[in-house]
Amino acid sequence: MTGKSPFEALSVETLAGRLRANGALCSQIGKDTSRWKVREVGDGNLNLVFIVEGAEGAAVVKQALPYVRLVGDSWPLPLKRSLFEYHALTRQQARAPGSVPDIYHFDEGQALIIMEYLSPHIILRRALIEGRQLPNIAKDIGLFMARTLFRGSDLSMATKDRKADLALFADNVELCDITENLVFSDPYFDAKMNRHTSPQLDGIVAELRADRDLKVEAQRMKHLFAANAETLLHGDLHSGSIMVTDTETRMIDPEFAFYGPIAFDVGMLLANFWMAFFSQRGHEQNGKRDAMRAYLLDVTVDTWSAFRAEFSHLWRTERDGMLYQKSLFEDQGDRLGAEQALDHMLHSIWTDLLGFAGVEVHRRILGLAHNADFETIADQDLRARCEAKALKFGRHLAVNRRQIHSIDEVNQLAALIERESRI
Ligand code: SR1
Ligand code: MG
Repeated sequence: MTGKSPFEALSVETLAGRLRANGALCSQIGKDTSRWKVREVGDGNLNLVFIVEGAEGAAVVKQALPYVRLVGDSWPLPLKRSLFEYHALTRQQARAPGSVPDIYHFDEGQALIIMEYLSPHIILRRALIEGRQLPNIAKDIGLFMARTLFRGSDLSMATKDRKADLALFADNVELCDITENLVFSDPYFDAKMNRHTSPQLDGIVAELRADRDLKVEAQRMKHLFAANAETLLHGDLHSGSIMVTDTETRMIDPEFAFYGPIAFDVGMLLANFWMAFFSQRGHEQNGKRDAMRAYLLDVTVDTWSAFRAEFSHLWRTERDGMLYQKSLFEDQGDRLGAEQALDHMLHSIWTDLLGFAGVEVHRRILGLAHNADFETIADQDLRARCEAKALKFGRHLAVNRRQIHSIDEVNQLAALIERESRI
């Protein structure tokens, strides 16, 4: 199979025949296709994902489909998202070495990436649903975000290179369009593909959709997302885009990558920890998840702290881009000026991440793309109680984000809502 053949989706049956001459794959897993075992394991919303095991090893073959897998071919989606994913992965590997899977091969025509098979890693969301406490995720993800978001921006890159990347990723129009609609707008009106736990949540959903302050704030976040091309984002950094063992953390699936606000990745990620927190009640037996709830709140504190510390470190040591240039501050003996500018920047990232977190919580409960944290709670009444608390929390973050000063304050709010909320 070459990049010049017309696109054709792989299947478990055809994969070995079509990739038998692929040198990169053969060198990872062995040439003898009679020993290849192929499984399709994609459980995301968009793509095919195969694990291919051979006599000498294993690899992942990921292929984009020309439509949204979750919905079907009535919703076409361009194959070029695979190109953006490939370029994002190579940049993330360079900026945060060891944080993403190794790439063995990319075929643009077949929208196909062959990459490292991460084993025994599992998806972070699944681990959190199972109640597993992973000791390293906060540090690993905090570092990943700080390194990729700082080093992909005008704080670090040569502006010519950054502008070239801005142009490259600006073509990821259709995936941005998904985020623009599914995250920032659809949850706040009766959009066609929305769904929620009904009838239990009908009342609270109607209230949120009539909430003028919330709608205005969600549109302000959308405006920021669309107009603040600050850095190369992962673009979809939720707990389903992270694979873990007890000691290792890898980020996957950056097909939504584009230039946007630093706070977007951080807010989306923290929102997923807070949703994991509110969903624990649906997964516990005999009150056994108290420690897990405490762990999840600690993870938010530690992630934000690791992000801040590393971002500040990079600010002081690698600020070689055209923004806040050293020639204006350190080179003039004005180290305090550089610290003042850093404080401003961290403060706006903080305020904005709360807004992004609030809308991310809402869209996972009110929109098209729900998450397994809540969806796997079989008892609908119990699920609705967990979701209602998260909705209330998300509304508070989005609307009051400028009045919230610390992550401890956010976590006290989460704990209060968890204890007191009733629907
Ligand atoms: C139609 S795609 C829905 C969602 O799946 C992806 O993982 C993104 O989160 C997107 O918003
Ligand atoms: Mg994904």
